[in-house]
Amino acid sequence: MRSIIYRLKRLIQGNHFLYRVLFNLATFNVDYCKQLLSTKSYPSRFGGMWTDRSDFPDKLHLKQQRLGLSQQECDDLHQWRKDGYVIFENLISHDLIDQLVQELEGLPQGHPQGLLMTGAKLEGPQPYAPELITPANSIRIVDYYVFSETARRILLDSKIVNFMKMVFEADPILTQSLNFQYGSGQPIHQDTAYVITNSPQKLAAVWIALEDVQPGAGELAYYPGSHHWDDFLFSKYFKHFDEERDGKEQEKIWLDWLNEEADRRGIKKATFLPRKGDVLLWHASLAHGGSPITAQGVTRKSLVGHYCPQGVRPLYHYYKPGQRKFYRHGSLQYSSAYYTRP
Ligand SMILES: O=C(O)CCC(=O)C(=O)O
Ligand SMILES: [Fe+2]
Repeated sequence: MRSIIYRLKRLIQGNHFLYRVLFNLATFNVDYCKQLLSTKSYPSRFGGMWTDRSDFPDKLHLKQQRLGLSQQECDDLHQWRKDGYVIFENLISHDLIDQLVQELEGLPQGHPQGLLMTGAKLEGPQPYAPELITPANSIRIVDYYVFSETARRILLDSKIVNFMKMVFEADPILTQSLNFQYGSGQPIHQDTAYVITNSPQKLAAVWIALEDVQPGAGELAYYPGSHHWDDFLFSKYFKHFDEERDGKEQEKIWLDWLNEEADRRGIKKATFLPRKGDVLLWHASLAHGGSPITAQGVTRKSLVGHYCPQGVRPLYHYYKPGQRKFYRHGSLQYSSAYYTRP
């Protein structure tokens, strides 16, 4: 099944217009269509969340009255709209984090069957191999929440979920997670390029500090407000990057453009130096990455989660039909590109 889809994709990806039409048909989404019908209301031609719309102040006012939002929630929503991120300090209990860290530290002695990791120098996901987890390798254990109730409890913390519910106007679905031991060293990027859904801008992420982060440990960096910049178009049409279709050169041009655009606009890179338990939530299009690691051997234990709203699907539900499954955690749902649960 998978190879048929890949073969078809290869056949048509040279014709970008046809590819776009078929891509949109294959991943058809009602909510995204609604966004496209009112693209004038959004800074992006790929739509967005209500917080991106030009009528944000009116909508917020209405919501404040209807839902009885607190002043703090309104302030958070204002910051999300303006800067593309919010920070919740001291959100996750240290007990829960200690439990997760203990689980992770036990993995070299015994890990769930089939556990996978990805890395900057690895070709796609690879079986868990603790000897590869070094500061130079940018290794992430993927979707550990499938195996760990503790990871699910952290990633689906009620305040994270509540905020996502507010911006998505729907329950969030946890679709991916990454566990880092060291800084990622990842260049400044926008997740819309790599974390693909059938409503490109209906995506949000959280960065959870599993320890106090030291300067030089490869701290998260970001350009405030960059979620409102013009869309970079891969192969003239696409919000997401596809190496086969677009080539590595386009990725490089885009990565360079993000830093050039920040310079042009006079926007300084901000960094996140959290204490254990602090959380930063960011918008699909916020430009962010991992600072270079300058402190030798210092860990940066962190957990990242990516979410889309109910009604939106991650792209892997289409190109890996076997992964088109939702699992329950209480009243919430999660999905994984890598593992299936019995
Ligand atoms: O943690 C980092 O350094 C960056 C992580 C990131 O960009 C992501 O998971 O989307
Ligand atoms: Fe990212």
